[in-house]
Amino acid sequence: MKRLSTIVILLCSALIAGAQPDTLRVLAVGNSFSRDAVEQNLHELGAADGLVIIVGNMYIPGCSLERHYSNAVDNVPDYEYCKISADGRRTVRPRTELAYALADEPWDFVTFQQVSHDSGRYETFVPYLPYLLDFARKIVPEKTKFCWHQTWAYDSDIVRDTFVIYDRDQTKMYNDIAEASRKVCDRYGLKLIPAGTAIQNLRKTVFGRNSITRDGYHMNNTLGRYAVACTWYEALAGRSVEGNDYAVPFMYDAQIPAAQKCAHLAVVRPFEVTNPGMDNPPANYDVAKIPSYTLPDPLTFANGKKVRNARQWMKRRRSELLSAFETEMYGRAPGRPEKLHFRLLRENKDAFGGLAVAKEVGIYFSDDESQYIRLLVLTPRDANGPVPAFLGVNFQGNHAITTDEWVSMIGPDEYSRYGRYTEYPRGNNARRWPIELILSRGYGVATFYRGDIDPDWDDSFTNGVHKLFYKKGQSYPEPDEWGTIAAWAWGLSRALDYLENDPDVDGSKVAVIGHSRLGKAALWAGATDQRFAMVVSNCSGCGGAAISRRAFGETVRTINNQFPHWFCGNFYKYSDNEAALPFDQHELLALIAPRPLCVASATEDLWADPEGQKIAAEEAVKVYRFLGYEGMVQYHTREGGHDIVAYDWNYYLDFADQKLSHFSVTK
Ligand code: GTR
Repeated sequence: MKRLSTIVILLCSALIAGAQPDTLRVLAVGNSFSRDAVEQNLHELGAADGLVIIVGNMYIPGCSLERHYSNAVDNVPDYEYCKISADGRRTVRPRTELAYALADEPWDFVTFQQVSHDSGRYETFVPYLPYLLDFARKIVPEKTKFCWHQTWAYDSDIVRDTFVIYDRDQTKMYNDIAEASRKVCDRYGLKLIPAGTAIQNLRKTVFGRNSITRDGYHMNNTLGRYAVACTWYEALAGRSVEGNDYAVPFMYDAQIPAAQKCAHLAVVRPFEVTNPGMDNPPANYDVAKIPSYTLPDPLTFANGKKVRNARQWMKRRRSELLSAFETEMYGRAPGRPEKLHFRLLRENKDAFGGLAVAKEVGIYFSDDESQYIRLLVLTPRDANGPVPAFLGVNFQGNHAITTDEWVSMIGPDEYSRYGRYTEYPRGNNARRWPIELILSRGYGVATFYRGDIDPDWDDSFTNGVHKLFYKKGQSYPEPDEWGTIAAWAWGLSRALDYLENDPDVDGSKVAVIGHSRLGKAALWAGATDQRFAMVVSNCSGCGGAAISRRAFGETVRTINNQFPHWFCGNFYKYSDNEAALPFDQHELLALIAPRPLCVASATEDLWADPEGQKIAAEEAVKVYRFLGYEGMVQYHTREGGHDIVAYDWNYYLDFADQKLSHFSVTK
């Protein structure tokens, strides 16, 4: 009997424990860095693990310990107090005092931190931190444990004065932060949340290599914020975060275990960087190891029926294929914005030593002119009328494509709209843009910087054009909506919208051109916008002209790992799963038909799979032929590496001489 009642009691207490999950109460006294850490994901990580986490964040932008201290002394109601309650609801209470938040809940943990640029300088913590600890101790219950939020180092290429403290060196900044956090925890008996170490670990992986911040110092809304929350979770809940199955919206699945592992390793080894060994799998360059594959037939409908004639291709099959590429790979982009408008910003009728008429044109997408393309348009000065032209995005800024002093430099005022910008010297990329050659052959050149449309790192689409087109309440593209490559392509179409109105350019004879990632964008622009009269793909490789199923050199897995922002969310499911793709890249090339198309490789550019690009071009030719066109696809291979040089341009110019006139698109 005694035994039975013991079992009953045990059962009852188990039931009660089951009905009332553990609750953890965490208050951060911080700034935007604590906002990155706790205002999303932390509660959800707990929920996925049977733990209720009540979160508070006392937020003032850029707030230092010194300011927290004076706020405490004077009881200043300067904080925005964000609270996530037990049921996950988020409320924001403006004009709040520190004392209010400290008394608001029986907090298990209260965390402090220093403003990011001083977070590696222990000498700036005192005397403010000890005062704040005394102040808080008088308000919070005895059980409350005080913690130190170790913030993270900046991206190495940010332009910010305070970075000078660390000689603009990320490693130095991290080491100083780690050391200062060790000291402060030892001295004041604080519990450490090693977010800075977790981020540094993540930067050693392929997922973090290409930046995990949205502006060089704040975490991006996906991987960065998630990794920091994982660190908080493991440090405070005392449970391993590895294997937690909270599915962060819009995050690439493969990033989740990486963030968890980096957070876990940071909690285990909080003051040193641990390389979690999560690099891309080694690339295959062995022809014998190319998987056996069957290429989908562009001339067969998805339902298995054959395309019978050119009309069926142009009217039905082409759009079927285009929409598959759109929803599964590049993402749907908006059309031409209603409020699109242009402004001639500068003009020089005697530029480039008398060779060119040069213009800089602003292309604006709405009444808000803060986001715009600065299009550089160069046309031969001695032209008798509108000329055919090459249009392409550039990597480093318009000023980098030429040494000509007239072209505007990207200045510090503009850095803020890119979030982050690496300064490139004037003419740095001129090798790739043989302007004089192009002009002397009777063609114009138009180009803009990639960051004008979307800066090229995974900032969770906070910089760039995406946000201009969100529906109400939307904060991230849906899985079938445009990534960065589709955005660049969209920008190329907007530039064409302008060129159609430029008196010096024949808008019906514009060839869209791009190298590498910008070659991917040129191909997608050519596929989606049939006004482009010719398309040039130079070493565009994976996600461009190379056959995905060959998995030779760069693969879908490696490109998604390193550049999760390039394609749409649906494309993630084809990592290591190329056979499931409803298309392959020869069909992207076929979407250009029957317009002239150039595809080029370089012998040493194995990463971009020269053979795969050649096969794609050959396969696309079959569609051209089906439509009754011969000789419209040109393929060349250059000796050498991943680049575009005058040698390549000569091929494109020769082909344009022969073919571009063929495909005049009438206005
Ligand atoms: C590489 C990327 C390629 C290619 C290249 C580039 O890192 O893996 O897909 O686009 O960058 O744009 O130069």
